[in-house]
Amino acid sequence: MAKKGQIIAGALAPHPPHLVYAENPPQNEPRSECGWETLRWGYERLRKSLEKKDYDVLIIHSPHWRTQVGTHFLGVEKFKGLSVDPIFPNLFRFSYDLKVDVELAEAIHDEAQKLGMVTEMMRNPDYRVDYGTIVSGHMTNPSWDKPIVGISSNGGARYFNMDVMQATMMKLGQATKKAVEASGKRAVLLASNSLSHRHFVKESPIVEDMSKEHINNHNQYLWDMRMIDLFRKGKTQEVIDIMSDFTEQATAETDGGSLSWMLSALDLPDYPATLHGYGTVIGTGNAVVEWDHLNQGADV
Ligand code: 2X7
Ligand code: FE2
Repeated sequence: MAKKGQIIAGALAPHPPHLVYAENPPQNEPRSECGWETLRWGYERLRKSLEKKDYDVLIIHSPHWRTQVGTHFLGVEKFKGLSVDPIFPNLFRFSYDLKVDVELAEAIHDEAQKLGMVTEMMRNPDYRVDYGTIVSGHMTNPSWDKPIVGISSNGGARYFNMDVMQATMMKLGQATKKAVEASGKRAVLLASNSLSHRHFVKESPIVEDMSKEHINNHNQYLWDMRMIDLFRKGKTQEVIDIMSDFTEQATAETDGGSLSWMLSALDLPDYPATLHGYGTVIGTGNAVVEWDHLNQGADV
């Protein structure tokens, strides 16, 4: 009998391009002096934790690949190109060269269709992969030695409403779980989003000047702390219950459904998550958080 696949971990893996800029990897053209260390050290802890667990594939759901009709999946084995952040071209000009697990992407696509979702495989070999997928992928696995599955977020929150879109992403989570289990593979899921997302409209002259970095406003901070507290207490049903209010009141980047998708695929964990780091990037709230699904949080 074929081996049963498993989601071994899920992570909230935010994608401010500033984090890659501050790391100075050879793929990124601009150079920095430092910056956003609490988050970068958080990613370092996430990487160390995942290294011990051994996995085959990273599945990334990105708010910056926004499709208006349905959910799309990267459907070409290799993508190579230059990703330039449209808002921060001064920080992020990244040459990417990545592999896709097309077989698993197709399996999730098919499971989602069976649940009545509108889905599409993206077969354009010249497609420019979005920076949300790239930053979360790079910060989690800078060697890029594992394939990814890239999943788009859907604009249904604007077209229908927030609750409809979040409920659809819960369905997608269940489809993802089913497909991973049938695949025999060990997968790590990345919800590529910031928490509160109201940001400054002016950049400081030295972008990595950390004396200028702080949360945009107190309301945003209170919301971030509330969400992190629920993650750490294993109260993810409550996270889902307040997801739409959080998203609207904290202008949160959960508006793409990435976090709901991931928590649903993990069957709404009631074990504590590990907070690897929290920090702000141009005023937005970002947390690197791991759900150790393999051990159900036993190490926390
Ligand atoms: O995409 C982003 C983000 N989510 C947060 C902060 C800064 C820049 O880009
Ligand atoms: Fe973003």
